[in-house]
Amino acid sequence: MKRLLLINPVGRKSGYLSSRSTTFPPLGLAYVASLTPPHWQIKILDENFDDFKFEEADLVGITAFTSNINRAYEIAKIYREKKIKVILGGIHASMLPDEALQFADAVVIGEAENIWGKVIHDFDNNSLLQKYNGGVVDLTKFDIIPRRDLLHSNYFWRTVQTSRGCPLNCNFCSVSKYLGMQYRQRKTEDILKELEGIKGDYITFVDDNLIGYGKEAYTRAKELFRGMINLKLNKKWWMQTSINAVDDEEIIKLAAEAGCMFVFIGFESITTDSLINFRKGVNIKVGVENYKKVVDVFHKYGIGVLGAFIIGSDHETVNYYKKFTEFLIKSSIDIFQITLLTPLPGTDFIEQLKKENRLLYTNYPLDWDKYRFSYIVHQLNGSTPESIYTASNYIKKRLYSFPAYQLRSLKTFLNIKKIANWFAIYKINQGYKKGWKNSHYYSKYPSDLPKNLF
Ligand code: B12
Ligand code: SF4
Repeated sequence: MKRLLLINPVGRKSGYLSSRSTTFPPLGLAYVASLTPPHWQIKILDENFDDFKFEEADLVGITAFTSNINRAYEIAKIYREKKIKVILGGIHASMLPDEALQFADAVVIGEAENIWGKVIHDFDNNSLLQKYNGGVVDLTKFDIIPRRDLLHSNYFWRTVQTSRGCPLNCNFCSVSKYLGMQYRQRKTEDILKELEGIKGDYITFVDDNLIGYGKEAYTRAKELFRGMINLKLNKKWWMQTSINAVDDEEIIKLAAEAGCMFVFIGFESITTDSLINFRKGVNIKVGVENYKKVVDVFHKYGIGVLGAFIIGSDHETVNYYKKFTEFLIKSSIDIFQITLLTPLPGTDFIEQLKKENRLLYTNYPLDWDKYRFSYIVHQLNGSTPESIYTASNYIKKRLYSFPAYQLRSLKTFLNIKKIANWFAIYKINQGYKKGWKNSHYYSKYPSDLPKNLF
């Protein structure tokens, strides 16, 4: 039998990867494994848990985001020096296939389902091409169950994907460029079949938006949640969605009954100007003044809210950060993800910065290490990277110190009144706090905002 070694490179364990509650399995590799013909023996080497040790293989496949692409290139080099062919896939290689090809024998661009069979066929026939474009997959004809048996058993969360693509195309995000602007959904019966087969009680839906946009998507979400309830799956889970989800409260009610513990929502900013720059139309439509109402709807059904916000937009001031921190503390949001605006490859944002000659780190691929949402990698109008690190420390110190941290936890309990959900939220909060304390700026920059900083 031929041996396929699939690798999840990790490199630096910072941010999310600092804690088990915020570390997730490489689902893409489990899909690639399930697409591989039976005459292959497959292993997933996952640096989240296992130290890298060279293992013999006939073919190596590596996945990577931008933040871990250099580790992927390092590992690729080790195998290629031993004349073992390496194929790179995933978001970074899809956005920059020519760069990836300098470190690999072939690159799979986009989704693997329609193309991996050909890649394997070509490898078997010694006729591997350099680029394979997977295009977008029709998810209604998609009943592939990823090989979770090959994923490391230490993960707390099992992950499931039910849709791909996003119509919103925010300027800082690569999802619409990567997976298209059409919101494609798998059939409910396929998803339920997959869920029934999952061992483990805790599930993360890795969809960018499990509920989706518009009537058809809302109907599917209700069907899915009703199916989970009827099958008595008893899973505890969380999802990403957007603030339009509360348009139809029945969805939220059903999600709660189906086991939803908390939702991840990209609120992004509390200023309309930044939302306009981000092209986050759905948030502008609902309005910053209504964020709290959105949170309240989830709380009404016992679901917590993880609010994602971005700092580092042009023209943010000391006063802005103070106002922002006050807003967060009063918002009733249960968990915060506050990241630093980062231009990702393939996005309109990076293209704009290139045109304006504002990128500070362009020694690629090495500098991709800094494109991980905890560094400022572009020239800011109105402030400096150091000011943003200080601002981030300022905000997080207030969110994670006495009394705000403890009061938030108490408020969460009073708002959602479900002990299991509260406990999951508590653990995730601990994970984020640890991620901040492990960040490169935590001990290097102050956490107080001097009046004249910017
Ligand atoms: C779930 C998720 C997370 C989870 C889990 C990540 C994980 N380890 O899987 C968490 C919350 C931890 C996370 C963290 C981050 N994420 Co994230 N995340 C996602 C999300 C929503 C889904 C990823 C997923 O599981 N997809 C499901 C699988 C099945 O799809 P897939 O991996 O794309 O794989 C398919 C193909 O790409 C291909 N494929 C993949 N690998 C390979 C390899 C080979 C050899 C082959 C042939 C094919 C192949 O086959 C698969 C089937 O078609 C994506 C958005 C998206 N829709 O892709 C963002 C996304 C990947 N994340 C992103 C970012 C920026 C981050 C962070 C840096 C953010 C931060 N604030 O810190 C961190 C990085 C942490 C880290 N180093 O791991 C960006 C990445 C952009 C980039 N250029 O790197 C994305 C695209 C979202 C965005 N806003 O643009 N993320
Ligand atoms: S940030 Fe969310 S809403 Fe915006 S394009 Fe990305 S996935 Fe879609």
